[in-house]
Amino acid sequence: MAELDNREVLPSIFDSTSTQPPLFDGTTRLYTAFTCPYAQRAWIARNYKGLQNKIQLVPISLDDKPTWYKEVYPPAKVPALEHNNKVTGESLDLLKYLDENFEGPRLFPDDPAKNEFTEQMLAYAGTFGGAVLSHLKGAPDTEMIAAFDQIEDALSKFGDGPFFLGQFSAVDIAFIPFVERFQPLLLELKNYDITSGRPKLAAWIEELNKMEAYKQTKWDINELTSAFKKRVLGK
Ligand SMILES: N[C@@H](CCC(=O)N[C@@H](CS)C(=O)NCC(=O)O)C(=O)O
Repeated sequence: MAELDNREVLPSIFDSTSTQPPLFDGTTRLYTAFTCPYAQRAWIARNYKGLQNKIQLVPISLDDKPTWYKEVYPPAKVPALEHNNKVTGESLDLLKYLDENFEGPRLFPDDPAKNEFTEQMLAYAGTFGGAVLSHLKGAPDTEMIAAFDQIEDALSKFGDGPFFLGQFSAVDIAFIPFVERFQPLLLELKNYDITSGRPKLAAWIEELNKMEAYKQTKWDINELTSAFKKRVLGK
């Protein structure tokens, strides 16, 4: 089981019985939850930039949240990053923050056309998720299908690699945690295969699954889909 041997040893989950790690002691901490797709974005970015030794993970139990977490980050959501005596959240903002404030391979492109496309795709991520979610909750499939078709088109925009911008970037990070969950959920609940007739999407998922930075953040898929069904679909 070579894959398991490479797995980062993850800290225990902090719940309502756990002592708060000392705030603003100079340690950089990523408050996260292993099953949260938004938090997974920041986790992938941390790994890709090689910041495993610089950014400590603090996994929070979402079902039994420590009361002190609200003092750390008042919206009490994950992800949040403690760095330089402040705590900031919002996963897409954190991708930019990590890129601007830490070393490692860049997540945002310099090329103006790619940069503009990045902004468009990051702005689209919420709409994409919303379209799929609505269908999972019972809306007709039209918008969900259009949303995946838009992803397939977007993956054809720059022809120099399997990723949205050719090279791996913040755009891949923004979408993959959601696609990872939607793919099995749509198959199970709607008998819909997102990769059928979408070769670019299929290749994109395959390439991402070869990346250590992402693989390290993958959680048991049954646990993810059960958590999603319970929290989002109320099933
Ligand atoms: N817009 C936020 C959304 C973060 C979010 O909703 N996280 C969820 C978990 S997936 C959360 O912390 N919810 C609060 C709770 O469950 O108590 C982001 O992009 O970071």
